[in-house]
Amino acid sequence: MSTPLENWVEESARLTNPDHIVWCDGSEEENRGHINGLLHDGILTELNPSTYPRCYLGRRNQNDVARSESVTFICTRTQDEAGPTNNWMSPEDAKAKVRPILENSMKGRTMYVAPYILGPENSPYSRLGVEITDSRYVVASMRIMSRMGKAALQRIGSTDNFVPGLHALAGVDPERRFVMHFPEEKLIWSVGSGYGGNALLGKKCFALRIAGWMARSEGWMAEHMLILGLEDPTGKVTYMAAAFPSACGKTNLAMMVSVLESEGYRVFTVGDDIAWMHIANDGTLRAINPEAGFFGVAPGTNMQTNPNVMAALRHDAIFTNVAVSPALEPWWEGIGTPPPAGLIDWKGEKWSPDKGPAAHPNSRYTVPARQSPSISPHWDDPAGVPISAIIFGGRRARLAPLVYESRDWQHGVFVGATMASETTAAATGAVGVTRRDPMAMLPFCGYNMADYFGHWLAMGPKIKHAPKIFHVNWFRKDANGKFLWPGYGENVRVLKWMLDRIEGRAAANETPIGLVPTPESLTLDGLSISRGALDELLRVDPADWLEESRATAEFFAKFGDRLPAAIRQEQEALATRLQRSTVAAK
Ligand code: GTP
Ligand code: SPV
Ligand code: MN
Repeated sequence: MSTPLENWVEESARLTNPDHIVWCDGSEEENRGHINGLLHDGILTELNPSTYPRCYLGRRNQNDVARSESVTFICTRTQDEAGPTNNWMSPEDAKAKVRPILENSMKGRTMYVAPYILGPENSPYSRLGVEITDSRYVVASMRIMSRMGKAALQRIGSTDNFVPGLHALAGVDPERRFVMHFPEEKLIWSVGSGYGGNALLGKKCFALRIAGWMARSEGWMAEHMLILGLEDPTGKVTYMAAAFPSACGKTNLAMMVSVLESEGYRVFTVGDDIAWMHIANDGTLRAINPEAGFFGVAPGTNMQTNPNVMAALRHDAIFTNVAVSPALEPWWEGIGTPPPAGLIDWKGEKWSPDKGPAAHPNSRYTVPARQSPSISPHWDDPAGVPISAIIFGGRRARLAPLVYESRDWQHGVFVGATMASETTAAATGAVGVTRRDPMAMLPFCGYNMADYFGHWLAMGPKIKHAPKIFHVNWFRKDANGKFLWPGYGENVRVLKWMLDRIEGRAAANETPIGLVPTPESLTLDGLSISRGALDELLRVDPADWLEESRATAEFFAKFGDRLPAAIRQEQEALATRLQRSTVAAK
């Protein structure tokens, strides 16, 4: 008798017709084989073995350097189930479209079967997946990003308790590129891309889109959130989860070196991109990081902004689309050193300043989480960590204050649902365009977003010790286009204010959008910031917010009757408060 996994592998092989099938055990030795094969095929090159031991550089096709949202589909029986914010295709049409691309796509190639665990190995919250791929770069990356190999295979055994994901490079042709999700049968098909979130199927495809679907029906949450622990001077650690859109600061916040370390405030990293949160028996919301590595944005990363990851990256890491020096060391814009002479850019060409950025703006590193000096002793804890604060945020050059607190869970859900952010290089398309991105999940919600809001609303009352919900904005700019807030390690000042709010120690002013710190309640010692800049950072302009509230109302209208009544009520209540204060201001 063959197992469900064997059957699916066989079925996939019949379709893609590989010359060989290799089952991955995740071992050191096997990985060496993949790396050697990738070096031999010129897909990876080795970096300086004395300064960056076992580090490699991969250059992706120039048409394949970011997530492709326009060809990412949620394939449910009805379009309503996918909702107005997702691309939709019926499962039949999606399969009819992709099957011919998969057919014989692995002819002359090897098919790798990579079983993996999302979450700590023995956690009741963990889930199992298997990725079939013809890319060894994907296998080597999945080995860093998830617990890939033998233990996963053992846990799957003869059960059908795993999420299958079939991935084929299929010539890396943007015209034949699709990332298809079939949440009703918990299946993923991805063709035509070898890049990050399109190809590492355990990440966005499973851990957010498919897991989100599971989470809704099973009563938990799968979110695009970092998880961090903030230690206070007494040694107590308070855990927080934060949802910012792609390339908006999750990795940097999760790994920060606190500027208040001498006062006893320190930050530990549990996760940098995805949080799975369950209601535990003790009435807390417990978060695990389903991932085992960081797939982080390289540009802007340096010894000042993120010394922890800079240390982690000195061995056993894969760099993608960064530039490389003649000494075979990685380089990117904002690394903190001038571009070395003879720099080779991400395309593999000799770089000169007139050629634009040497590293692709979405160039990334892939590195095991355990290599970070900031890693929390609980990051691999099967029980997860109890979350006391949920933080939403995005890039808003104007409008949103540095931080504000929601009044209660329902209002907090509304704050998340009304998030917007300027687009970044993490996805293909225009950069710097403000778009609605509820809970930073616009590209990652595997079902109708109105129902997702409903799920959030329903979760709160079930959590006895529900987290407080905040909103932050590190990206507010002054009239000259300069960031008003220094960001990075200085962000701990905002985390400390949240902690003080949780403990009932810090003051706040009521505004129409929520509770904003009084200037005195922020710990600003050692920071040189003008009173004018601080006032601007904390300013809530009712007229601007009224305009914003019209934009959110328009966005919510897309969902019609499916929008939860509580969201509509919050929307109306906010508009009323704003109208009142605009009148008062006149
Ligand atoms: P994904 O991995 O795409 O989901 O992104 P992320 O949210 O983890 O983003 P990341 O932390 O990698 O930050 C992306 C970019 O924002 C980098 O270029 C950072 O340098 C920049 N950035 C991060 N934190 C801050 C901050 O506090 N202030 C400013 N001004 N920039 C920041
Ligand atoms: C993101 O775009 O939010 C990422 C990178 O974290 S990717 O895995 O490519 O989606
Ligand atoms: Mn992300």
